[in-house]
Formats: sequence, C-alpha cells, structure tokens
Amino acid sequence: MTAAVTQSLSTDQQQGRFVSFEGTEGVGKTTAINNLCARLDAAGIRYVRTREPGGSPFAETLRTLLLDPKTDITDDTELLLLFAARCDHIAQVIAPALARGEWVICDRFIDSTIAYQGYGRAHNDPVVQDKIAQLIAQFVPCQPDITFWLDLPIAEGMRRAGKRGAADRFEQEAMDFFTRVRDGFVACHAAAPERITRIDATGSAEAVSDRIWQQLSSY
Ligand code: T5A
Repeated sequence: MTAAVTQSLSTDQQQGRFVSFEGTEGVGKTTAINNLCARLDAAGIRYVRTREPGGSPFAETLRTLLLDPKTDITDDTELLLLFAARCDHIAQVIAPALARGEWVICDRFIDSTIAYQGYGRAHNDPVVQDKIAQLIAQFVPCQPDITFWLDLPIAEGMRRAGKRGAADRFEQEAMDFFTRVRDGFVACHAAAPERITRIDATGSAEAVSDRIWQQLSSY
C-alpha cells in the first residue's frame, strides 16, 4: 500500500501543495479528507489538516459564533467575520505550513464564500460578488493549487448530513438556498477549471476517495 501510494506521486508532487475541498452540505468532504490524509500518512507526506471557518484558535472562536443558530447578524457582518477568520487562519496556519514545504488540506476555502455568501445569501448580486472579489484580492495571498468540488444532489447531501443530528445556522437554510449555493460552485468551476476539479460524490466513500486520489496523482 505505502509503496503503491508513494509511487503514484512524483517527487515534485510530494512538495507542499495547498488542496481545498468544497461542496454543499453533507457531500462527504470530511470523510474524503480522512481518507486522503490516511493515504498521505501512508506515503510519508507531511501535511497540515485544517478547515474553514476555523483552523486557528481565534478563527475557531469565530466559527462557533458563525455556526450558532442563535447568532443574528447581517449578511455583511457574516461576510466580514468569515474574512476575519480567514485572515487569521492564513497568517497562523496556512502560510507557515506552505513556507515549511508541507501540504495543506483545507475543508472549505474561498469558493465557499463565493457560493454561500455570493450565491446563497446574495442571489449572485454583482455588488456582493465584487465585495467578495475585493476581499479575496486584499486578504488572501495564497490560493489553493487544487480544489476538489464534491458534487452531489442537494437532497442526498441533506440526507447524509441529517443523520448527524442538530442543524447549525447554515444547515437550517431552505432547499432553494442550497440550490443557489450549488449554482455558485458550478460558476466557480467554470471560472477556474484549471484549479477546480469536479468530483462525482455519489457512490461509496471509498469510490469517491479513489476518484480524488486518481485526480491528485495525475495532477
Ligand atoms: N461557510 C463556510 C460559508 O457560508 N462561507 C464560507 O466562506 C465558509 C468557509 C461550515 C459551514 O460554513 C459555511 C458552509 C457550511 O454550512 P462545515 O463544517 O464545513 O460547516 O459543514 P458541512 O459542509 O455541512 O460539513 P458536513 O460535515 O456536513 O459535510 P461533509 O464534511 O461534506 O460530509 P461528511 O464527510 O461529514 O459526511 C456526512 C455524512 O455522510 C456520510 C458520513 O459518514 C457522514 O455521516 N458519508 C457518506 N455516506 C454515503 N456515501 C458516501 N460516499 C459518504 N461520504 C460520507
């Protein structure tokens, strides 16, 4: 297993890479990241596993507030808190790991903001999309090398996520919100096909992980 995995990544590929995972609720990002990290462990590749919102102590504090169903804030406040969390996360975790030559495996990053805040909240309002673009330009010095967009019918993701119990502030949104969010990921993919790879997230967790590994190995 270890030898096979190591052979499937070239020496160059074993240098640090910034890999993000994206998708609507319950598509299987956490599960896919677990499986990827197991393969990276087996290959002896050093990586930092992290997530957004969150990833650093301060950003995790903001995550708790952002996901709390009792939090009552405007869309602009939500957007700015997401970027405050991201700014700290990049400074404390992502940039140092990349500088050390390690891989960064991140559960959600900028595409989630475009999809959730730009499409889900703001119905693709160009004014809001412009705000997001400006925030990315100002505060995101490092973008992922590779993004895996796990695509699954919304209802199936909700069904998978629903098995887990209480819904957070985002999971309480209605189906049309998540339909717009998926439209947002479709748009992100169309705008950056060289960075974002669509992964069919139907089928078993093992099959999804194999699709991701196949793509990563050929990157
Ligand atoms: N957000 C985030 C924004 O609005 N803007 C932003 O800029 C950012 C960064 C974060 C929330 O914040 C929002 C988006 C989110 O609503 P999160 O923790 O990332 O929250 O939440 P989710 O995406 O909802 O994470 P989930 O844990 O719900 O989904 P995952 O990680 O995609 O799915 P996972 O792996 O936990 O799987 C869900 C269930 O399905 C099973 C698993 O065992 C689990 O029970 N499963 C499968 N079942 C069958 N077949 C498979 N292939 C399966 N894969 C997993």
